[in-house]
Amino acid sequence: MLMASRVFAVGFVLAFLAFSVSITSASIVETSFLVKNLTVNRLCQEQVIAAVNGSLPGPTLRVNEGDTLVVHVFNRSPYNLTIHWHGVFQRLTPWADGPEFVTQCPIMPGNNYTYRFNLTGQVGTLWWHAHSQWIRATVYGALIIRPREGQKYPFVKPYREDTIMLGEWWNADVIEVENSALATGSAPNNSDAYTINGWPGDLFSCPSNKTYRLEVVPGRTYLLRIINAALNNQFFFKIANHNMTVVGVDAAYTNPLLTDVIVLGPGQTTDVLITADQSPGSYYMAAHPYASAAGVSFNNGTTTAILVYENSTSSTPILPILPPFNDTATVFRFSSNLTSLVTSPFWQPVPQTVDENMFITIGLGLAACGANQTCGGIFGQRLSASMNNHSFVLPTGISLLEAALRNVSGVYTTDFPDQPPLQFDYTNVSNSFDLNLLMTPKLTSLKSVKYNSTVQIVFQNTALIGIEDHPMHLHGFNFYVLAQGFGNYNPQNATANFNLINPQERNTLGVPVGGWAVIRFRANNPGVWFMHCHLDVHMPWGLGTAFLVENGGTPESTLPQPPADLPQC
Ligand SMILES: *[C@@H]1O[C@H](CO)[C@@H](O)[C@H](O)[C@H]1NC(C)=O
Ligand SMILES: *[C@@H]1O[C@H](CO)[C@@H](O)[C@H](O)[C@H]1NC(C)=O
Ligand SMILES: *[C@@H]1O[C@H](CO)[C@@H](O)[C@H](O)[C@H]1NC(C)=O
Ligand SMILES: *[C@@H]1O[C@H](CO)[C@@H](O)[C@H](O)[C@H]1NC(C)=O
Ligand SMILES: *[C@@H]1O[C@H](CO)[C@@H](O)[C@H](O)[C@H]1NC(C)=O
Ligand SMILES: *[C@@H]1O[C@H](CO)[C@@H](O)[C@H](O)[C@H]1NC(C)=O
Ligand SMILES: *[C@@H]1O[C@H](CO)[C@@H](O)[C@H](O)[C@H]1NC(C)=O
Ligand SMILES: *[C@@H]1O[C@H](CO)[C@@H](O)[C@H](O)[C@H]1NC(C)=O
Ligand SMILES: *[C@@H]1O[C@H](CO)[C@@H](O)[C@H](O)[C@H]1NC(C)=O
Ligand SMILES: *[C@@H]1O[C@H](CO)[C@@H](O)[C@H](O)[C@H]1NC(C)=O
Ligand SMILES: *[C@@H]1O[C@H](CO)[C@@H](O)[C@H](O)[C@H]1NC(C)=O
Ligand SMILES: *[C@@H]1O[C@H](CO)[C@@H](O)[C@H](O)[C@H]1NC(C)=O
Ligand SMILES: [Cu+2]
Repeated sequence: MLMASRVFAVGFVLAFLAFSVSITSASIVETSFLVKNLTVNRLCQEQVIAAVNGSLPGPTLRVNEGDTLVVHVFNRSPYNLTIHWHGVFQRLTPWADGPEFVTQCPIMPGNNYTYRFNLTGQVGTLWWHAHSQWIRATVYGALIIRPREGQKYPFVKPYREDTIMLGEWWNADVIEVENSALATGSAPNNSDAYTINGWPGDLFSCPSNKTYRLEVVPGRTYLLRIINAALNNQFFFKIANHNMTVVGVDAAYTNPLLTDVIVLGPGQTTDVLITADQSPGSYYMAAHPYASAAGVSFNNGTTTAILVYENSTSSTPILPILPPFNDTATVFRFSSNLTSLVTSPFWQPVPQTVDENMFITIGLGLAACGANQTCGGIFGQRLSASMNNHSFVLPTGISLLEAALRNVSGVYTTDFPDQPPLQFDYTNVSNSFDLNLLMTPKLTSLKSVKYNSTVQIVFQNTALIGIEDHPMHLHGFNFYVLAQGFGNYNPQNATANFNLINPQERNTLGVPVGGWAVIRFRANNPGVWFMHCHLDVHMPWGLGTAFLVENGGTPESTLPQPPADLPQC
């Protein structure tokens, strides 16, 4: 009886999926996510997935800047679940950020949790995704923030907007794929396809049920919001015969950048303008991997969607030529040419002084296999990953944020180092298999910083096991990208070339393969903020840490109490 009325309540809420109450400037946008099993057909076979409100991708959330979002999440899936609002600042709402065991315990099957937060100070394209195990493979969707009433885009008003979500598809239960790899410490299976808005497209080996199509009117300009929601792949993305003008990344406006190709790591978004100025016809939009790690296997397929001119009769779409899978030069040209639009109302000047100076090595390594176990990593050990040779382990039984609030000891330490424990020739491949450098201790070690301090991080990729471009994501803050380059970081050469005027501002950055990047942010939000590689293969191996941002002594700088319905372990 109780269950029946609850189901009714869910259905009732779902009927009003996104109602919004218009008050003078800001609105409350309230919606429900019912997460449960869904049987879908992809690549000519049926697969049971966890999905939100019966769709893949899940629902697109649309808000205006300044709105409040209220999302009631009902977990009727068989898995523990949390939802993360990727790129949202979460000022004074750290309990809504979502990474499991960082800011909350998971919502267990049958339970629910309501995420409430404001979308203030950022406009553009973000997204939401599960942040528990690999469930985000199918539990994800777009989060679109438009300017508040009376404000405009700082570019030509597009005729229409559309969202292009790049994803990754397994003909398997992704949790089983993850768990079986973790059990032996080996690399997980590659996905079976890439997708655009949930569909592999015409080039994967199944007469596809559906390929996503976008119909355009000749002469019109469109805003495309492109999101990389894949688990383990960075992508090149092109549209045949159409240049793109980048106007925003990670919900921060950029100076316009004209390009025929864009590159996105998992977690990143890119807003582009395109004009339907070619001869009426149909054109593929296509994405395939940027595979930075030499010798590592990957699915070399191409996912497609179709841009079709209204009333066009042409049948075979034109396919763009994507860059080679290892075209690091194109990646670097694109990434290093992005700059911020400093006339944006949301632009904040770069802090010119640094309180916390960190140099962090990022890369792979090994962890001991364990007595009487058989492991599938190299040297019979487990594959691992680390930052400054600290391989991050999530707590169990309590979240880091709750442990911080309640002063629970024994959950984490705050000794994450500002320098690697050992200096070596980081990017020299002759060190790749040096067992004196490879073994990573498993720790739950955080970096504690004062409220409002400015933090600068040099990320330095290592060649341990192999060099690779890692898409580093910081929760709770945007950071400025001051510089990036290849080889070992050299402060004498790099500092003079820092862009302190209009650097790109983002929440996720691909650190150049076998290279480095320098970022800076102001820690003006108390809480615990995860920072990790957004490749889901590397995160459980330990490529992460978290910032513990202390209280600042005023009500606006104090960690609030958790909401009453915060899930407990
Ligand atoms: C959901 O799917 C999983 C995996 O296929 C299965 O084990 C579970 O029994 C299903 N649960 C329900 C309620 O159908
Ligand atoms: C959500 O779960 C709480 C228990 O945490 C329960 O009291 C509440 O009724 C649930 N809400 C709905 C709408 O099911
Ligand atoms: C969110 O916005 C609402 C409406 O403007 C405001 O009342 C509320 O205090 C804000 N919440 C936080 C945590 O800033
Ligand atoms: C996809 O195609 C398969 C095989 O042709 C079919 O069984 C299935 O119902 C189709 N699914 C959808 C969603 O169209
Ligand atoms: C794309 O831009 C390049 C560089 O400006 C230009 O040479 C090329 O003709 C453009 N292509 C199209 C299809 O507009
Ligand atoms: C993809 O890999 C397969 C198997 O290794 C190979 O036969 C094929 O030529 C590759 N395709 C591309 C586009 O590289
Ligand atoms: C497409 O055809 C419809 C119906 O004939 C017409 O109304 C519309 O203007 C046409 N659009 C273009 C771009 O020609
Ligand atoms: C990229 O791959 C091609 C073909 O596999 C290879 O010939 C070339 O050396 C590679 N380039 C780099 C920079 O690794
Ligand atoms: C930026 O783009 C221009 C034009 O494509 C190119 O010539 C230049 O090399 C790029 N800058 C970098 C650092 O790659
Ligand atoms: C490992 O195997 C040996 C021999 O079978 C046994 O004595 C020992 O207790 C096992 N150790 C663990 C940790 O299971
Ligand atoms: C944070 O630091 C900046 C720069 O020193 C200062 O302008 C601002 O007032 C500080 N904010 C708070 C809340 O202390
Ligand atoms: C689900 O979460 C609960 C509460 O934290 C935990 O006890 C349990 O082990 C988790 N289950 C799995 C399969 O991770
Ligand atoms: Cu990584």
